Amino acid sequence: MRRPSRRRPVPLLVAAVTIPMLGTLVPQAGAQEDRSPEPAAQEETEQIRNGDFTEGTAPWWWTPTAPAAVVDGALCAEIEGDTINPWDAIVGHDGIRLQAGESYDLSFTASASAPVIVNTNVQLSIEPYTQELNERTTLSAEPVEFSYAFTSGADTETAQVAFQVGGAVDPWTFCLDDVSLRGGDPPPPYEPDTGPRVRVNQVGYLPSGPKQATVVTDAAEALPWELTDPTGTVVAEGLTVPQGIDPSSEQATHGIDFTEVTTEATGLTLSADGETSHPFDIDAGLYDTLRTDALAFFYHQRSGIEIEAEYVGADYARPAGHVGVAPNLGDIEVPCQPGVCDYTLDVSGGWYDAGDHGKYVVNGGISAAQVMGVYERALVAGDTDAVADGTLSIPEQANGVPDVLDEARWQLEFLLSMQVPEGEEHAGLVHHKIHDAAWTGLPLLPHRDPQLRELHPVSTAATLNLAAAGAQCARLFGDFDQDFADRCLTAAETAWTAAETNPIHYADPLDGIGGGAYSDDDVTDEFYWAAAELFLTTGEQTYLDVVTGSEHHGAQAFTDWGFGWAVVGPLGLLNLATVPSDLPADQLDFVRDAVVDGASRYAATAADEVYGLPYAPADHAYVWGSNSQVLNNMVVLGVAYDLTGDAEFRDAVLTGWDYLLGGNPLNISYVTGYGEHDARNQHHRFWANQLDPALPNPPPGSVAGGPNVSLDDPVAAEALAGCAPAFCYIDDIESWSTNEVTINWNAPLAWVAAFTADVAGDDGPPTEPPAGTCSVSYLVQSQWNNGFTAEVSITNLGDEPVRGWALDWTFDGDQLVTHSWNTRLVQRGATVSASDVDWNSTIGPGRSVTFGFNGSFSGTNGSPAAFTLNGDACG
Ligand code: 9MR
Repeated sequence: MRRPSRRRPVPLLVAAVTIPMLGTLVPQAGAQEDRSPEPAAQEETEQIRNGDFTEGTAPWWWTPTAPAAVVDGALCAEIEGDTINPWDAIVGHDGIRLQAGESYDLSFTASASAPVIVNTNVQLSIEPYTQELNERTTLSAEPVEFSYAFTSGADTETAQVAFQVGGAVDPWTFCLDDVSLRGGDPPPPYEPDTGPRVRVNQVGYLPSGPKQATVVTDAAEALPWELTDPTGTVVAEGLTVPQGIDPSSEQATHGIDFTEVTTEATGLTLSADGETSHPFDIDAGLYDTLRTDALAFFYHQRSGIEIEAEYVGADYARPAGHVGVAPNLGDIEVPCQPGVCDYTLDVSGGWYDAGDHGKYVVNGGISAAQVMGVYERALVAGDTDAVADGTLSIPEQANGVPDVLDEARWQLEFLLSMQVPEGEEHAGLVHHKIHDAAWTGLPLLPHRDPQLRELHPVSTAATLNLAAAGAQCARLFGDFDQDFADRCLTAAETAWTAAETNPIHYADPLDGIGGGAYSDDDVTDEFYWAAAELFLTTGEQTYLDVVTGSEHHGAQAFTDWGFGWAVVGPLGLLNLATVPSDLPADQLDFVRDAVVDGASRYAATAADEVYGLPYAPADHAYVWGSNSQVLNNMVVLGVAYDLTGDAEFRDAVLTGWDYLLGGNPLNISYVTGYGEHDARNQHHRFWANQLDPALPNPPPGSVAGGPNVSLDDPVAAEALAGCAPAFCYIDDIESWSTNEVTINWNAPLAWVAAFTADVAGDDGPPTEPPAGTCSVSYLVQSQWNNGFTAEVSITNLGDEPVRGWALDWTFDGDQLVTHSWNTRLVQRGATVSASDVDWNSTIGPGRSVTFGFNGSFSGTNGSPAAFTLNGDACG
């Protein structure tokens, strides 16, 4: 539609008054053009966001040759000298929507520290960079208002305002304020692209897993569905099941279940009600790449080290951030906020928490713990191959240490550095966070961040995060670097003692300028988690007493809300239930029952939810980072599956994946790079392709925060007002409250991806190995006068998992078992039967379980001649 041009009068008062007085140049404004006498047309659409820079610099961007910051209310860029072309230095604003034939007015106030002529362009932000406006603007020291009018020849959503300020020999300063571009129709109301009404896991399904899909339809009766392969052959068909109104989306849906299809295939589609789903696969290897991609995220987020193309590819390479190279002030000698302390700390390294450049101990501690948890789960299962050295593309990939531990150590070293040194007030407590003094805009690569970095006050929550993560570090790194393990334990114990004497030192909820507040006024769960980790590592009774006396000790810790950085009690329970320790048998049973109880409730939720996710807070009030709540509940389910081998728990993990990977009301995969229609504009200062096409989208394996009914950012508030819970998400880079990425969300993503990749081959009811498909190793590890310690490993050499095992043998002499571990062992005469305990009851194909015992003997102590597993010979 072509509308008559309505231009506001161009106020040239500044120019008219000041220029003659100062003898500076007369602006070359479009001012000379026809100026309509009409009154200001308020209804014309403003295309520029934050044109007066009251909200910082976002969404303005600049080339590295023009680093900018807000100075006295204007955006001022320091333009490098010795560039050749005008476009060698640019300050710009993307995301401009232009309509062909519409009239637009661009106005702004600008100045230059030295007289200079710049290009003022409104153009396509991508090739061929077609210019709709191209003016030569003469600048001087005095701020002058300019105004240009133009009619667009293009219809586009991706135009930009670009001030091309390069080409000068000498460096100079460009300042800009009150930028406005008015014209065109208001953008149409936001309508999510929900694609076909048949919703599937866009990545696919495991051959042995549940296969559920959802059709959005008002049809009252069951409808026929068809599963079709790429040649058009129908491989399965059936009838949908009407499900009524789904409260999470407020839509009517039908369900499809095609679990019966177990043959691997690619490019399948499901059709029903005249709609065809996105294509997907059935494949046991679907989670293999996500296992490493989700962990690679942490290397990308590293601070204090160059991210090298060799490991991430050219698009994601970037210089080291915050290492003290200008314009960074660096994290090497960071002062406290005024009045907080009078020392500086070297807190370089660590992971940036999210799309911002802050580093926070409370979401940093849980993230390090869950990344270490990927390793610890593998260690407990007795198979660390998938997490061994060389499994990740990181600089430490050949140092003899499992890569996932190398990655965790990058963060652990940072966490350790945040502890207040001995001799200082608050010694042993831990600074809550370190971040910029003011918020920076997007995009901004870490090494271009010019802000002052500051340490914020200590908190009990941060201190207990270090105690917990440090204790876990101590027990995992001992095999690789005893000094580091010792450092971790000392820091953890020091932190624990300091927290006990300062139990309610809470972070200020208002301390949110330049970084997140991450405040939490209930740290009883942090005490529980830290005590559990310290007990697991040291076996000390004092920690066990805190654990068993805590309100968080039991199934009640597994709430509908789930867990996350502010609620960490479940982390303690999960590790107490799985990590071998001196936990008394009755306590071990208690925590395992608690995990299984919690998981049973989450499995029931997953079965109830139309979209299969194991997360249903009251009223479906999905919170900020709801996808991580889903993932953490999937962690609980995964641990319960490890403990019991009960398929119900694995199934609920898999239907959780269905939701995350596209089988949801928005028909979007929340994991970048996975699925036909994936989230790719997550809020991030480097992966800011939506704002600057020269920058990448998030790398594959980055999970978006997800629906958040609180709509805590302006983009979400405007676009999503009135949304049904599962629709409260927008894939827009400025929607930080629905679409950010964080380390504490990707950590459970990594854990669950590793779990799923590991159990992807499990299926069906309990099985026994066919004869000849297992082996036993029986090793007398040590022997003294009349005693010995033996270690027994059973390896499943078959292709199918063994579910539930009993290994029998007969001693060759008078050996008597006095104490055993990781098994339930019964001896009658010389005959012994050792059977599984809940958590090691499944032996995957190619996997082993190991148990041990102490015994007494007289005479010789030979090894048993033969073993039977579940009644069949095993040797
Ligand atoms: O993940 C945090 C979420 O639980 C809080 O509700 C929210 C508001 O305090 O903050 C989130 O954390 C953000 C942090 O404050 C700043 N960096 C990005 C984090 C993720 O959005």
